[in-house]
Amino acid sequence: MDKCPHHDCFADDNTTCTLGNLERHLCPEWKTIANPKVSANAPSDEMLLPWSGLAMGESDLNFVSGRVKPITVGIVGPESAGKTTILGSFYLLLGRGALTTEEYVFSNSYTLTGWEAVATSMRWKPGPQPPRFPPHTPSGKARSPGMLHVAFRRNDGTLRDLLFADAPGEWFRKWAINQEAPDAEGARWIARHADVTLLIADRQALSGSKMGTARNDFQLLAQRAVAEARGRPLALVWTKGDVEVSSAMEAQIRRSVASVSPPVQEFTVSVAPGEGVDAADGFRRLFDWIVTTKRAGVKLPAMQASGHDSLFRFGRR
Ligand SMILES: Nc1nc2c(ncn2[C@@H]2O[C@H](COP(=O)(O)OP(=O)(O)OP(=O)(O)O)[C@@H](O)[C@H]2O)c(=O)[nH]1
Ligand SMILES: [Mg+2]
Repeated sequence: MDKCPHHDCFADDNTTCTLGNLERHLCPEWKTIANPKVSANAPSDEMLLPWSGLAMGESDLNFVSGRVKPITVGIVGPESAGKTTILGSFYLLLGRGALTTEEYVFSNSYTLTGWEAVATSMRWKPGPQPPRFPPHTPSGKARSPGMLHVAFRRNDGTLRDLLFADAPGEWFRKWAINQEAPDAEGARWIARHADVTLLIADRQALSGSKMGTARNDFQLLAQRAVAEARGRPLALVWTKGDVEVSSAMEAQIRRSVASVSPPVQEFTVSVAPGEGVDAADGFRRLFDWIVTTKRAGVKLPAMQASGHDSLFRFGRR
């Protein structure tokens, strides 16, 4: 048996369990498997933290959203489109104080180990090895995306929590073709929960030898993402901005999101600096838009007659 009986625990030999135990054999729930006579609720004087620092899964979210509902940012795009590179770049810029202004100051993160896992290969380190891109995001057996958390304190002292959902491009490809695809659960999760969606257009794929296929795939994915966003903020993000794309192709890509109202914001990011352009600028502009985006409020219909309580007008469902 290699599955913990705790309903929220998906830990394996290498991951911290949902109760915060770094090693599985120390977990009281796990001990009940080895020795059924041991009670899982036996008192212990060890103090455990409810987070491990790793990327969060769906069942960890109650812990973050207990304070205030975080803004979930879904990064939707095909395989190798540069989705994880965006997150790694945000983290590296944040680390050297180059991402935010004084209006938003870094406050905390429950997933620093998860951020490190994404960004570590992108760092310059002493030695002959130049920085590398982050590894491909594995799809594995996970049913929901890995979530990276970061919180900022605003000028007025309030906090803004952000959760970035990074999923493998394979999920989105399957979801674009068939919304109900059994192995696209993670893509459906993002579509359902994202308060802000970044729709990724990969300039390298859109100018390469398979650009026709890349364009068709993008159009299919854009159609699905726009329909699912249902008025929630959506931005078109061109990745690999250092790669040239024909203006006809750019126009076709823009047309895929032309039906969105208000018109979608467009951003271009690249890890390579352009002529006289700092590579960080694109990431900064994108981050600024994300952090200042507001969740759409609930609109209650206007009351025609005063004195009628909403309960009696709308009933209870
Ligand atoms: N030229 C250029 N290439 C880039 C840039 N960003 C990413 N790439 C390339 O794109 C590849 C994929 O980047 P990732 O960030 O892993 O892409 P992803 O969308 O997370 O991919 P999956 O996890 O497989 O879905 C990298 O290995 C790089 O080769 C960029 O700014 N410029
Ligand atoms: Mg990735």
